[in-house]
Amino acid sequence: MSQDELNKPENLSPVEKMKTGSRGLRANLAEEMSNSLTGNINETETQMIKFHGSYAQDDRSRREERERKKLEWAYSFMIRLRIPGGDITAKQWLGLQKSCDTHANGTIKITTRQTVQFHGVVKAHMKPTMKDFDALGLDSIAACGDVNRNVMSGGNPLLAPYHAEVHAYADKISEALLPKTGAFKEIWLDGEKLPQDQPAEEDPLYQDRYLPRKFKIGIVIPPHNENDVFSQDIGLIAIGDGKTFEGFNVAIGGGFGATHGNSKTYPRLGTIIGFVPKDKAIEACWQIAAVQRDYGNREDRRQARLKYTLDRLGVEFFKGEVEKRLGFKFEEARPYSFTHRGDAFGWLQDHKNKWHYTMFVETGLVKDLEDYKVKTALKEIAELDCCGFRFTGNQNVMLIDIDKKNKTKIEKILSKNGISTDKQSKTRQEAIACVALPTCSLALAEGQRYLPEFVSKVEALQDKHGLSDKPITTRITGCPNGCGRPYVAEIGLIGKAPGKYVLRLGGDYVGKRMNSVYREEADEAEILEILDDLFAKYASNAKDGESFGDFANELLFTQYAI
Ligand code: SRM
Ligand code: SF4
Repeated sequence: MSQDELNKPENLSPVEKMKTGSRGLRANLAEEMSNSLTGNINETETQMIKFHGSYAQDDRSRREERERKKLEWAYSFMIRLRIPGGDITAKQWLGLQKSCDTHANGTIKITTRQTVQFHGVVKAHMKPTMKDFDALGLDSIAACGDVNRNVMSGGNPLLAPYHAEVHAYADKISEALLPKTGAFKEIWLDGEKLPQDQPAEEDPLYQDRYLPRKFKIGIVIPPHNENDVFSQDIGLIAIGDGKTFEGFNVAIGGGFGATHGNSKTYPRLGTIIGFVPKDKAIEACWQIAAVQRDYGNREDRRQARLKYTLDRLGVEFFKGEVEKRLGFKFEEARPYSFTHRGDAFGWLQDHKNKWHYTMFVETGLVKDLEDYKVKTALKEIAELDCCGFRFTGNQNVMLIDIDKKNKTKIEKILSKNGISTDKQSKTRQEAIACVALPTCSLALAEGQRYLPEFVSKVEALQDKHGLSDKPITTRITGCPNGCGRPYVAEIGLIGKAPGKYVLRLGGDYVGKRMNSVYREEADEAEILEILDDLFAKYASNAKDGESFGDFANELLFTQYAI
């Protein structure tokens, strides 16, 4: 369909009409939230609340029981914070944990985009939770919805002397692309009400229609690709000469959401369109989002992400339109290379002699297991108030900027609570799963609840074939939307039905090549049988230093290709 035929007012999707009719994302959210007759909210407000960082959900495992008792489903809300670059203070962590214990299910969830979520917040607790965030200097504005989401940035301070300078861009970009509406303060923080006869606040980027779909920006510093830069709508690859930061290579149009059986939907890796000097980078992000705002598909939400706009109009056309608005051209992309994606677990010392500790948090769930007490350890460490907290895109947490004199105190707490990086295999440390059941309404199979058990079985196979020391990127999601970025895993499982997954193999180790479908549907036994056979071949035939993903790709998808 040509651009002229697209987005005629009569063909716009219902969500488009909800956005433009919402008076700056207000709709009837305040009224709906104060209706104590139901734990749920109406359809329009269900869409609007996303822009405020929250999803209306229900506990799917309790649906039958609730229906039997003639009760409405067990509705509650998930709230996702906006934490650009994943950084908060120890005091903020303590406040968040307290708020999660009081208003939510007590388990903070570190997400794949360097932020945290609360689950199970019932309606009456929504405002008090948002007020807690505000008192801590935090918010959930634009953590979800058709806007720029939490901006990611590589967390490892050892990557370059200019790490801090690059990392600060996450915050700057997030601020520059934040919606201008006062609805958040008005609804959640008892802020002044916009009089009914007044129009919503002007918003040069989002106007009254916002973006056609969610929009994501992530920064990485080579040689580390920890945020999967090619999965982002805008992926920024920091370029410097080793000492000085110069700017970013810009990749656009990454995105992973897809629907089983709908070939018009697909995961796509971002395309590098050039280099932008650092002083023009924020403006470039703003204009890329603005061009997507004007050209994106607003009729079919399954075709609305930037990746489809690019494939429909062509990368060169899109880039030209951005350059026209910027008034300058992107420079030729600069050389860079990636060597890894996983977090650097354990202790690191940076060039300023500060210490940093990366803690493994399986599937990002901050809870206490009998011999591995993440929740208690993080609370006790935060009480010392001698480090910052930085969430990683691999669902782990770094304790950052620690002086030598405090390192021993932290070590004692880690050891007392059983936290050690020697307890997990490299494959477990690098594994990711999405939330999926029971809260995600789109889940077709298990995600985070299944990953620990599945990884144990993969580890057993690795042991059997003498591959225990090899990290193999393993990612599971409960559906093809790809929240755990499984399309760039060496072993990717994508939920199709309870206990059944699409098995994808052959992604590379650094996230530059997507994996391919090896089985359209397989249960655990079939998947393990396939891996057993492949591990045997890998153990005896792999070239020196060859990753499992490269080996599997060559064997299964390339060797016999014509
Ligand atoms: Fe996601 C929808 C959880 C990262 C692609 N994602 C959802 C929802 C909100 C389900 C829904 O729409 O009702 C999930 C909430 C589950 C729950 O109960 O909490 C959900 N996504 C997550 C998180 C929490 C997974 C995790 O375990 O960490 C991640 C939160 C990130 C954040 O802090 O902002 C999360 N989601 C991602 C990523 C990875 C990334 O961004 O790096 C992707 C793939 C990249 C991309 O965007 O293409 C991703 N989520 C999706 C999609 C597919 C979008 C599409 O283009 O089709 C959906 C469905 C949708 O938007 O319609 C989705
Ligand atoms: Fe839910 Fe699917 Fe995302 Fe998993 S990948 S959290 S099942 S939307």
